[in-house]
Amino acid sequence: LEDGYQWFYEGRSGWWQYDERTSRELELAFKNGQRTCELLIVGQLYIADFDAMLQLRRNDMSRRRRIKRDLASIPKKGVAGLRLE
Ligand code: V3L
Repeated sequence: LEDGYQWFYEGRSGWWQYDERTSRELELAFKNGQRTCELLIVGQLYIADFDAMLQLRRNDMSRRRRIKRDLASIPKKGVAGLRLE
């Protein structure tokens, strides 16, 4: 994303950066003022809720993770489940 920001979802003790395609979808929806955005992530449908700043799995809303838009330079675990290092 152009301005040095990225989208993150919560893991165990840390944040994962979203993959590039999903990040672009989130950014577009967020900038458009949408309250939610539907995401297809490894064959599962999720909803990003920008009011609650949560990612919820569509078929099981108890599967929820915090999300945030933050500087790309913050400490992170990796990108979309691929660990850094
Ligand atoms: N992007 C990629 N994979 C995801 C995403 C996403 N936005 N959301 C869920 N998954 P749930 P630690 C995560 C994966 O929420 O050790 C991480 O990417 C999710 O992967 O219950 O806890 C790691 O790969 C999980 O495997 O629907 O920090 C992994 O957890 C699965 O979908 C472990 O990370 C179910 O998530």
